[in-house]
Amino acid sequence: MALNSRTPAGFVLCLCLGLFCAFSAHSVSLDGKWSLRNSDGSVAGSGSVPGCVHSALQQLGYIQDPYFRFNDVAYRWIAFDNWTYTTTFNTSEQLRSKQKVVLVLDGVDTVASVQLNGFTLGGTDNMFRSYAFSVRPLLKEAENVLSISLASPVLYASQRRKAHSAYPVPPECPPDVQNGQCHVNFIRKEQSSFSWDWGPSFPTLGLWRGVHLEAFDVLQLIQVSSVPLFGTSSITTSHVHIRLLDGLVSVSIPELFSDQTYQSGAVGGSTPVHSQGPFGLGGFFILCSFFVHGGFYTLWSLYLVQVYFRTVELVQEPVPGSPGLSFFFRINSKPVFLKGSNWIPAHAFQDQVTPDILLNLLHSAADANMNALRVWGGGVYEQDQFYDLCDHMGIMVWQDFMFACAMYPTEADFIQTVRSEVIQQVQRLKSHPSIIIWSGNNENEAALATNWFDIPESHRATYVKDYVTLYVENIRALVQQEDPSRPFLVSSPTNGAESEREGWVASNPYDPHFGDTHFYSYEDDCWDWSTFPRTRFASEFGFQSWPSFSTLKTVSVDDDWSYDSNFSSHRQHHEHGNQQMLRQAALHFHLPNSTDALKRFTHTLYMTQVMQAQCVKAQTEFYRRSQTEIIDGKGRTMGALYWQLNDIWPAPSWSSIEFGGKWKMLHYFAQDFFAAVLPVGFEDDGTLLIYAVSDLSPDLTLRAVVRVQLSTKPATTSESLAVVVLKQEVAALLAGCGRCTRLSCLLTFHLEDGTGVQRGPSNYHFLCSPKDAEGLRKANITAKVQEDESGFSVTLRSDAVAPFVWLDVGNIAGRFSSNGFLMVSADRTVGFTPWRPTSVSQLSTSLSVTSLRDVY
Ligand code: BMA
Repeated sequence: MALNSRTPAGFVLCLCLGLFCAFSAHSVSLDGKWSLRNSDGSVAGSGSVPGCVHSALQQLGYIQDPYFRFNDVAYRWIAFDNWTYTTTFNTSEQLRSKQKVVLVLDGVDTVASVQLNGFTLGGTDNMFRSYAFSVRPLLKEAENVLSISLASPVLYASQRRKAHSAYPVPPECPPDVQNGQCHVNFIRKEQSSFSWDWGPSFPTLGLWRGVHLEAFDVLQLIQVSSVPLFGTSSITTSHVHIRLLDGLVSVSIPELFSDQTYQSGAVGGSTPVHSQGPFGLGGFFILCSFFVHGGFYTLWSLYLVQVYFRTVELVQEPVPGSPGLSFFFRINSKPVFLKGSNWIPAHAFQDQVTPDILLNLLHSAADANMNALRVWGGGVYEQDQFYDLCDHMGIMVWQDFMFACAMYPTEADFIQTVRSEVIQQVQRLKSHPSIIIWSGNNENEAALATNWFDIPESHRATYVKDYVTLYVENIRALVQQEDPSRPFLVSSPTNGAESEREGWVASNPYDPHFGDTHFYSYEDDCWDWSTFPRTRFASEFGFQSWPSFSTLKTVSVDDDWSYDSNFSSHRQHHEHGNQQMLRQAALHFHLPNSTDALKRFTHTLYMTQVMQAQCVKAQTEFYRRSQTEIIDGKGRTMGALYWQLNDIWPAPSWSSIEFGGKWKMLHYFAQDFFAAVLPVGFEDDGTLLIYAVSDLSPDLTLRAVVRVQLSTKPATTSESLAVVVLKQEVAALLAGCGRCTRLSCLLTFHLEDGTGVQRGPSNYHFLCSPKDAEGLRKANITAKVQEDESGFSVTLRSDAVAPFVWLDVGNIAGRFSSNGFLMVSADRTVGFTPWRPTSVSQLSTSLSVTSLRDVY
């Protein structure tokens, strides 16, 4: 599916096949099985490249599943040791006859010394960049020995911290509850690998990307990439960047009648070549041919470049009736409300993130009507396939640079390696139209502004200076030079232009009048929309829940299956997280009280998912309905990216998808609350309001149909994209329908267009907390699984109204067409799409149906 097909009308095609060509006469992969040993040789065997030590040790049988029970702590020793990967290879005559041979390491995690045939080629210190070493004179025909010795990342980080004696660079360590390691900000590696508030501490070591030799005579074509550059007029140009080491290059793009010749830099340097052409709107293929002269050599190569067209602007301008500045994305001249969530690494061991896992997660995002994901700055720059899929599925990407929740050092070597990282990553990724913004870091402006680390006032200037040096003078400057086609934001959350005006660190980066906000409140009642900030753009907000029992079962034993077990506490990396979930749930629900311990545990898992789904629904609906309003000078919210889409391991977290891909209740809810057309109902001081929210071209005339049953006057969404379609006092509404009271009735509603056709999903509004509801009785729900040409279906029959009806088929992978729903009619049929072959009998045996009254 192309990007335009999921986004609002007018979002013009933007497609690109990123081309990152390693052009050479000869390329030899050294991937495969290497030998691996620890520092004293007591642990040895083979390990895959790409891969990491933890994965190799598990495959070799030295360790069990690292995610099992307390193994994150048990296997700490791995990251305190040094490890050496070695391979032996032969080279062909053809390879050795070339004038240059380069050893390319696409990704080393992280600090390593690289040796070939006993000769040290150099070192590495950054997981996020590739390294190339010239090796031609060292190569033999047979028995070449390549060794890569990796230093303990934990000890390296600690040494770097010690060497930085002038002043601390906080935080020193993560909170104890995370069982993590210290000083991760001193090493350029996945920041969450030393632990996070949703993730384990597995400081990985390895060759996490490929290794190969590249041989050539005169030139090496490193990369072809393309970004569209748009002038002030409607004429557009696209730049094709070709980097080569030597010679003349002639670039011809026949479709553009463009034919130009450029002189490249000297060997060792590289030159970007710009080819410009007046492109019209629309997507089409361009054939580029490179004709290169160098000495006696002439090389031809043909590339098929798919060039895309889309503009992106981050609009920060005065808003009538509101102090501050707007903050929204204008894509192809249309304001677009970003709906989505935040992406974290899909596995602690990146070599285990398979194409299937990526595909499944991104499909899940798109199927929940998300149009955007933020690749959060404490993880990794994702693999190419991630961005390819986003390009094709219509998912816009907010791309952070990998700095999070910390101060960072600014020594020359640190800055230098970050500069290489930034250049390489921007060059690799900039051809992807899905990326709509670069952002310098996660929460580091906020950390400085609101003094998370208790930095004395007298030292503050030093940290602000370091902040500006790293993110503004280096990263921002490089990004703007490499990719002028996209906006760059220094941090998230930030006040954007206002932060810049205040010297890049605003006094309050959470100011709802500017930029984006992150907002978490676990103690406030999440059903009370007045507690949410009426922000311009909500880039993070969320609530935790536990994954399902079938997911936890794979990493635990019977002893662990209670909410206050050591295991349940150990998995919870967010201080007081387990208690917070129950407190929030108890505001509106009776907590599970079964005398059967296992039931009480599984019901509690269910309850946390109900709470999370309902909380994030309330908050997201608030943001979506706030997109056109200014109230008390605040509003025009143009984005809702909840925290967080996916999980790194089976544990409680803010995610809507469990490790393994199973949808939590929240993800089913997201399908509805991110629907293109959505009715949102809420109360304001005793008055019920129903808004019609629409992402579609603004010409819908909609009325709300409310049960108990009321048909409203139609309203048109042509002036704004969130309009009030009903406003009525709840008391009057109840009076109009006989015996209804707040305690005995609830409201369901949907939108209909002029022809009486329902638009968007149905929605509901509770007039009281379910724990206070009268007449809500245990529903007896029967379920029948069937199979037909379109797949499996489950037909439910209930003898009572049942909130939060939850279908679970244990470890049978797949998903339902909807789940966690309010059952107000006696019958309902939902589909089930399995991800692996299954049968009616397997599904029937595994199926459990839980609804709210089952748990107390
Ligand atoms: C935000 C994120 C993450 C964190 C999440 C939940 O601050 O940026 O650092 O995991 O909150 O606490």
